[in-house]
Amino acid sequence: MSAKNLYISADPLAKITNTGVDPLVALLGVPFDATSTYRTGARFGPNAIREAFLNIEIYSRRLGVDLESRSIDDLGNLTRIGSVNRMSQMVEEVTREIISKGLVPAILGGEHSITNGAFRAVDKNCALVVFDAHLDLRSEFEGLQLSHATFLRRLVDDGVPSKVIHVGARAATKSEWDFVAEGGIVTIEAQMIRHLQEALDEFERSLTGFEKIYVSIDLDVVDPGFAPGVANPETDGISPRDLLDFLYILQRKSIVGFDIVELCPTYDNGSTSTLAAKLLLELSCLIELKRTR
Ligand SMILES: [Mn+2]
Repeated sequence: MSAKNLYISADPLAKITNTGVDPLVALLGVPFDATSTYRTGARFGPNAIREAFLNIEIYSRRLGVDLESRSIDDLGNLTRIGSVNRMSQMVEEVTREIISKGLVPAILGGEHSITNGAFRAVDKNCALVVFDAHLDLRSEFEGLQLSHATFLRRLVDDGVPSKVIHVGARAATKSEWDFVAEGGIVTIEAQMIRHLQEALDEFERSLTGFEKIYVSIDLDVVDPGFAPGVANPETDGISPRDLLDFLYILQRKSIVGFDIVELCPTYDNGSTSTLAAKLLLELSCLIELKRTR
């Protein structure tokens, strides 16, 4: 073996290789934040999540799954591009290719507009579960039809998701709340999560009839006291523990893809990136649990 193979790592790729073990997920970084309207820098998110992931314990005590003995592929980062529409198309194409190879896409943002591309590539009988402080249901924002603030409206208007379950909302315009009130989207608002068990029961009920789930986590769903490093911090949020409890409900489901978005490392103290890494760990372990059942 050469010295290069022995001593040089492809940092910060978060690849885990165990011979003969098929990868659980394929990581794809999308360093895109061109439509960010408040705090920019989510383009530095993917590598910050990888750095954190490489520095936390990757045995899930709660799920009893050890990622040390599993494999994770890391495709690297999407090419830098300024156009949000082109970025979305590229993410859709790459996500489709990942799925066609029998792998589960694990997408690291970057801003939330990424989900518009990623979700269009997954099975249509799949429920979209979004964790976010914001509804992202504006029909346009600051002159853009597709942006971090409108991605969910684009998907809903195009009739892409069979079902949307939105968790953790506490910040949106009146017209976005009115849009929700018209029906079609299940919301479990942040204030409902103060009664955690009731909210978890409601979440579980809302998933009835859907076996396949795509999970999109905007890190700003968590209170900025726990997760300050996000592009649009919003007070009165849920805790990391609440968020993890929601994810563990998905143990009986098949997670066909997920994304973790809106990490803004410039404003972080390490809490947000390690939270993102923990979410990457637990979601990967949930996929392994389902696979081995
Ligand atoms: Mn948000």
